[in-house]
Amino acid sequence: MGRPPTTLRAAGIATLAAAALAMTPLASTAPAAAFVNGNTAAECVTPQQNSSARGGWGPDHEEMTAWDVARVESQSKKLLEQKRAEGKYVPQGALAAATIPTYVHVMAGSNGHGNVTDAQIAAQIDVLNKTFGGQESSQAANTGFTFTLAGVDRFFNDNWHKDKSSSKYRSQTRQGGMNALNIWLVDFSYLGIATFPWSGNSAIDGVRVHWDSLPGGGIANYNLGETGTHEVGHWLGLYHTFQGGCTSTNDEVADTPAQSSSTNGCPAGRDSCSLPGLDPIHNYMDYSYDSCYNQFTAGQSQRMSNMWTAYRA
Ligand SMILES: [Ca+2]
Ligand SMILES: [Ca+2]
Ligand SMILES: [Zn+2]
Repeated sequence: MGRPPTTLRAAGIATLAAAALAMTPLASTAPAAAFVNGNTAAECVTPQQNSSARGGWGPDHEEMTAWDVARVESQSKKLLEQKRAEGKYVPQGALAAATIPTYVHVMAGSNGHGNVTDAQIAAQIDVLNKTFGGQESSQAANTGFTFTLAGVDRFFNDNWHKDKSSSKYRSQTRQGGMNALNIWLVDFSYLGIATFPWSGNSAIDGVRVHWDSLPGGGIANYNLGETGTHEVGHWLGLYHTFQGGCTSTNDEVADTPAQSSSTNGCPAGRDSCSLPGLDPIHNYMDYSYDSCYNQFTAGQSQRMSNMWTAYRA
């Protein structure tokens, strides 16, 4: 948390570093690492304008060491087997195909700053459906997940708007069970921050997204609503594509080529690891511009389906 961008970048290169997290827009506050039941909870933070995080928006994540990842993977595998034994069986190779009730909490300032319109919220939901539906590229996988707007509420509180007392405001406003997606729209120094499925604290489960990253928002290069897609990818159990750096396991997904560090912009042909494949710069779990993003892979879809079954179904 709070480490300078250079350190973060270095951490990204280190073999297992990575971290979980989300996209952060501006820059200073790094998310607190949460450890629940001994597991790295992980909030994914996606930074805004700065250097190493997405678009330079501040440090993107807490680190997850190889050990942390190994624990999460082992626990998740056991839970999935247990769920299957209970009859919550998703055949191998099939996807969960869940419809996710989505609650949007507009945390505006007392003067109305950040009070996004219903049309923008509808457009954000459309982006989630389009991106998780694999509609942005012929290479993209249809993850099987769809999102329906289940409710919108609006608060005009300067502290909450600035993401202060976030555990309190999240627990006071969160709706639904672990299968429900809660999106809090705030004004902070990140593009977004997400909790992982294994985070273990259902009271604050969900994603925080910078209000101005919604479709039509004001954050240049990050205003097509795909910060939301990235954060929800974490919420469904995906790591960054640069998790683990140039290692064979890297992000625990077989069909995303390894990359040594996060991508900025949309550098065609980037190849930061000698391992096979070009860097997955178009993947929603990298840090590229929204306009560069166009896909989840089949492997990521399977991982999200498994994580859904293990933790959220
Ligand atoms: Ca991979
Ligand atoms: Ca390569
Ligand atoms: Zn992230």
